[in-house]
Amino acid sequence: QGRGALHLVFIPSAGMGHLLPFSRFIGSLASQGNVDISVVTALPTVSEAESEHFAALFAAFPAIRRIDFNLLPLDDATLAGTDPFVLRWESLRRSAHLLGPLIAGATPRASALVTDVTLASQVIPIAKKELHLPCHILFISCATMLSFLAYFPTYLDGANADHLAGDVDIPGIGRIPVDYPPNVLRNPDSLFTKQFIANGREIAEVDGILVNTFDALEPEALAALRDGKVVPGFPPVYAVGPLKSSATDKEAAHGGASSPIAWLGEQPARSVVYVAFGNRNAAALDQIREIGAGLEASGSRFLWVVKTTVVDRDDTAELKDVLGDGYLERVQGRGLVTKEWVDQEAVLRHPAVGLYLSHCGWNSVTESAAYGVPMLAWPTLGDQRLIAKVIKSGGFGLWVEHWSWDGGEGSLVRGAEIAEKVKEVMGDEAVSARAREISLEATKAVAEGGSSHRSMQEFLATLS
Ligand code: BUP
Repeated sequence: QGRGALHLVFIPSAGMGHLLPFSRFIGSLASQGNVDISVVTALPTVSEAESEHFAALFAAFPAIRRIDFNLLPLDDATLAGTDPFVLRWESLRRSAHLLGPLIAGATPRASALVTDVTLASQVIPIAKKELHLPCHILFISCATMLSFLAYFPTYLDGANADHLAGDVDIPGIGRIPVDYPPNVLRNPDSLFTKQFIANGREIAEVDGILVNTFDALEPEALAALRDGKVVPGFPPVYAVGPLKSSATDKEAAHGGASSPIAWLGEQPARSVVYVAFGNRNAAALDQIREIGAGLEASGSRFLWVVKTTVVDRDDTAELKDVLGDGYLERVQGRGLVTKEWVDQEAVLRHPAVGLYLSHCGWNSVTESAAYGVPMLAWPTLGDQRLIAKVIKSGGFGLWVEHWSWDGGEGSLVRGAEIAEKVKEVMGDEAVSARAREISLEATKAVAEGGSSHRSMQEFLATLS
């Protein structure tokens, strides 16, 4: 890594879905050289996966500086029971005033900040008023979600409301049904709602927004944002995706991935269903067992990552207890089930994988799109239903909208239905063809002269 005039300071947030796109972006920038990079790091992290990822990132790129960020204790009884990741965002936000002096002391002098959106309302004023530096956001969800976040304050003002109370008609995007955005926004008292509104109100003050998407994946949302239809005078939006691990960053991804990949190597092309619902989806035991039954009944080969807790450190359950007696023996040879972190990018890139049954985290979707793997969308929470809409309109997957994760009688999704849908998408030629097309578009976008490559150059040009 060279010692150029540019010094970018990155401020990532908590959760692998937030950290991974930052490390991918940082990795590709570091590999180009000529840019000094610092990363604000709050340790210990919430999850083990994040700790390992930070350690591997700094090991892979020794020239990257670590700015240790010691968080103030979050002593607030009213927050009991809040999701541990949202709670960490709040800790970061309430300690953000410490960032000014920390970054002011950096050498060489910082040229710009790149922050996660969860900290936007705190970091933007510090960058502008205290440090007098340009500030950008690296937005880790889709452009459609960015439109929603940016427009939400206008919606609230128009409806004279302090929470999501109905469908939202976003200019240039169209009507978003009330049950697509994060459900928790219907509760004005939730911490997430307060953070979301504060960040949405501040976002237009930023100098630019980098988004992990590409023009061919979300043409309408990107056009609406860039044309100022969503919010007049909105900052420049740089679609720089799909972000991928750079060669060196591969080491920064997780080790121990060899066995699922080796197993995939023994399976026929496009025969395996990859099943993963993200890093922190604490699925109910009875729903996990229905998924197991569905995969078994589908007749397909499958690679299934099972998680039962919100934070990985708490996950002590034995697979055989989770799946029930005899399950692993019955599917042996055609189904591989693991509780370990897998190198998902390597899985989705593997020619044996023919379908991804997914929670629709945006990073996961961009990975599936990049490698042309059709999707069966089963969103869990947060932005994931809005993302499922992107998959559906993109035509590279199927979304069974009534599938929920509420659990309990009536809303449990039965194995027979899961098996039927898996077979349906596996056999859907139109969806496969569209997935291949999207993957070609993704490759073109990041290649020299492609839309994402050009956006990246434009972004860097604004800094020099
Ligand atoms: Br699980 C898992 N290996 O075993 P999203 C996830 N990932 O590489 P969101 C692995 O984590 P949550 C694993 O490839 C993706 O890049 C995956 O981000 C990777 O999910 C990332 O898809 C997860 O945006 O939920 O919504 O942040 O944090 O629960 O995964």
